[in-house]
Amino acid sequence: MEQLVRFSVSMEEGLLHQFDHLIEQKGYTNRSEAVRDIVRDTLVEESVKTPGGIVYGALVFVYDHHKRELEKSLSNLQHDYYENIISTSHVHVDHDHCMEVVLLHGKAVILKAIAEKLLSFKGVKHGKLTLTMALKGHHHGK
Ligand code: NI
Repeated sequence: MEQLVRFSVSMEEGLLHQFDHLIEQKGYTNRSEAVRDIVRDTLVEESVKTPGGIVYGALVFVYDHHKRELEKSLSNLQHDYYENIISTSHVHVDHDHCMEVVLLHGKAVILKAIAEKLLSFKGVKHGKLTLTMALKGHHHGK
């Protein structure tokens, strides 16, 4: 476990009040844990913007399975990028719709391209790509 370092933060009273309301709603028991999560989230968001950075992704989408050729297109695309695809889960949502969750690994720029192509297919109704990575500790003077 890495050592915790204390630091103080100054902010406007109104802003702090809003922050306390927000973190209470989210279920945080103290400000420190909330601030740590916000910092981590910002660092991950920035890191995954590096096009060549190696990241993990989860692409979730819902599609109309009656659309002609769509399942074939989805399958062909996933075979084209088999090296970046860890797994695909399929859920039969209702009589007309399916949901898939595709877990991805590789360069951020490639994962984004896969998501853009797939989500643009006719019949894919909604979808989202989430990128993440494990933040490595960074120490100065050690
Ligand atoms: Ni299905």
